[in-house]
Amino acid sequence: MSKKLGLLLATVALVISSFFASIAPAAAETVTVKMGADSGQLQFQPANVTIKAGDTVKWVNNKLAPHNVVFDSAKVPSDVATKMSHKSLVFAPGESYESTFNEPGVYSYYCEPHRGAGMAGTITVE
Ligand SMILES: [Cu+2]
Repeated sequence: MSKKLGLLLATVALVISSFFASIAPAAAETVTVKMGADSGQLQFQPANVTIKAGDTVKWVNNKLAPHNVVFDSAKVPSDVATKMSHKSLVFAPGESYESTFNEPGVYSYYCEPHRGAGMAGTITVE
């Protein structure tokens, strides 16, 4: 009888722990970065963002299009740069890209058309 009870308790504990494990990813957040500052400057806003592993960054076209998001292959591994970059340009306000960051690190990126104007940013993943 007590063996059965022990098994039951173990099962309940497993069910509860798997429940918490399964809801953990739902706690991941999405951070929005505007492409083109509200003030009309060629900037990502905010330019520097700190997130946690598993979080997603959503870049939304705001002003002064076209923009894109290209990870700097000189600063992040080239396969990461290729995989995470969004090279197609956005033109219409509200167009967006999303990337989920699972590996901690500092990810530097820039906007190709406006790189010379200093339109660049970093995503720090903790
Ligand atoms: Cu741009």
